[in-house]
Amino acid sequence: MNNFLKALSPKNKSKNEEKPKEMSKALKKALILLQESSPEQHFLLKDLVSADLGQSHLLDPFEAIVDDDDKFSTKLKAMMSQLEELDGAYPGGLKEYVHKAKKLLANSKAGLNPLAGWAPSVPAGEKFELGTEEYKSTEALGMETLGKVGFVLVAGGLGERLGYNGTKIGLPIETTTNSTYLQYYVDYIKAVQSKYAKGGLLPLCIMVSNDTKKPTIRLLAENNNFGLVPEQLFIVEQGAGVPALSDNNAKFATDSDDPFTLSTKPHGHGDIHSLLYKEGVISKWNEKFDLDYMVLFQDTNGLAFHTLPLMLGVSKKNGFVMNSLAVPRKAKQAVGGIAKLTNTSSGAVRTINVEYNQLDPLLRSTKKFQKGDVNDASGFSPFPGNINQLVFQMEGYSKVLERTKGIMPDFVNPKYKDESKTVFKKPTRLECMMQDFPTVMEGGETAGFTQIGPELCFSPVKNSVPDGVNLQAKGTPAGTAATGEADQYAATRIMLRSIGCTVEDAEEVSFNGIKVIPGPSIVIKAKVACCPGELKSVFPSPEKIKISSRSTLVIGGTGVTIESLDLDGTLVVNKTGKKIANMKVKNDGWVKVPVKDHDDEKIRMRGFVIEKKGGSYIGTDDSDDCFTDTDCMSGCIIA
Ligand code: UGB
Repeated sequence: MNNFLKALSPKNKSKNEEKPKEMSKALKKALILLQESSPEQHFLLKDLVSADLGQSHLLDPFEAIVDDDDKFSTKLKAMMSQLEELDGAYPGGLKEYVHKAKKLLANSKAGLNPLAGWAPSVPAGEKFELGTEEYKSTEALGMETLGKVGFVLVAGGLGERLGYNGTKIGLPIETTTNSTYLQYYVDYIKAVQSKYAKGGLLPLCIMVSNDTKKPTIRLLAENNNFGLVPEQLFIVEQGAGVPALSDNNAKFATDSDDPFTLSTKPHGHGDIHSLLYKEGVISKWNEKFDLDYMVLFQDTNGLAFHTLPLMLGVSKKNGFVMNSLAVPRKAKQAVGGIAKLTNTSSGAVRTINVEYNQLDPLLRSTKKFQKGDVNDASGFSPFPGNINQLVFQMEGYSKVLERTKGIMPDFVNPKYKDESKTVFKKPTRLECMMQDFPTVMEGGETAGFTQIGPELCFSPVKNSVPDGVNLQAKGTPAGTAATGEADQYAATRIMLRSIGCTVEDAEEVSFNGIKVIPGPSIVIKAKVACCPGELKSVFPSPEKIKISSRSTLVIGGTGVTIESLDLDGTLVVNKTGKKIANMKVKNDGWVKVPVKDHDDEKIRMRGFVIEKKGGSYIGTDDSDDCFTDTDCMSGCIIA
């Protein structure tokens, strides 16, 4: 028996395989070649081309090169390596992927409701307003455990909607200090570590994808890991994604420019849980670090951490294994709503994000919520908006992970071209989401939410300028670089006002059509104050603080206290331990000048540059130099 026939003998046949009806010349040749060079790839291909998995079309383009031995084997090798990688990356391999895809695509075609059998009700959680006693006491409770938190950044997304070619975490969070998102996140971790971790280290895990791996590693290397030591830095990789699917039979799509290469798509941020398990991150964290909680956060939400202690306080008070940060949501607003779902047959209960397009029909199907998703007396939907910042209690999370390997349910969302739902507008794929974790939790493992206004906790940068302009026209947050930056300053102004400082607001302006309140621009580094509860120690007499609408204030020196300040212009205080009292500052300040076009993509996408016309500077970054920039001292009066 020759090798090829041996390969097809019953002993070597995989369970579900049926012999292809008519084996093409290319397929025969491929199987024989692989039998010699890589038995694993041989069996993988045999499985894939079986009637069960239905991927024999992948060999069609090889027909044209079947007589060119060199080209044939080079192309085959490349395609099989890709298939092998995809097979290894998906839990259960490509066989499982195709089986799941066929089932989910059939359900989608039949219009089945994925939430059938689940009854919705209002979820358990806590709603807060900044400055209230409830906020302060819950935040104080959370601060007790702030030194025992592990950080997980999901940064595998491409940023297609943003239209930016580099890594999103390398973008400036604001252009007053030009700190990048990654720098900002790491600075926060280091600040919390030095203030609360009692000499211990707090770990950061970054999830990257094939698209973001290289630039992320480069960004870290170029900046010496922003001061993190290697023991506390973990990188997990989503890898090549999953095959794109071109029809309801889950046929793998190939690249439009290269029929020998499979087209792949990201599998979604839900991969984070299985990677934390598979790569042993959580077991290492449990072994090497003293952690009570872990926070998962998105790549470009610069307000991510203001409310972290508040969330920790809520998790602690309620014993939540999972706690989702949520914002008030208007009924029917296009944001996933957090709901409590009870299974009508098993009685199982989940507090989970329900996508907005599913929430209203689900509610209408019940007696209790016949009117669907409507605002309650508060003027908002009782189902708060999920913003995908999740706090997990380590012990509970680890148990669920051990039990489930962190595998999230997949979903599919094909956009059909025709009414019979047989043709897709473009290839689709299976995806999973990190907020679906409650689907694998069991009774006693509770999930809840912490709600606070978005102005304090949520302003991601996800959209291009034209898309942002359209969104603003509809009254929806633009989610652009300009609004992301403006919201940074706005959140700090809100926090300062909440403790009693007088801070004006500038008039609204427009950068490339995006409307923002540009200032005053206030940046308080995390090492100075990392949450509203720490601001009082920086401004012990807030009634003596006045900041005008055109001002810029940067506080970067550890232990700075500002007793009294009347600021009308720019003041940068980077001197460690500097105490400021009776200071009146008036200078030409830093001005945001609109730009229509610019060579630098990062500037182009926000539509302005900062012109430093004048300013007063106390110390360069944490050094003892005082007033290093004498040119800018004019007009600065120190009483
Ligand atoms: N991400 C990955 O790391 N890997 C991936 O494969 C995909 C994404 P998107 P999405 O902010 O309003 C989420 O694409 O998925 C990272 C919530 O699901 O920006 O459209 C990526 O790098 C939704 O409920 O968001 O929607 C980024 O850091 C709502 O909260 C993060 O995952 C929505 O965000 C989010 O990825 C929102």
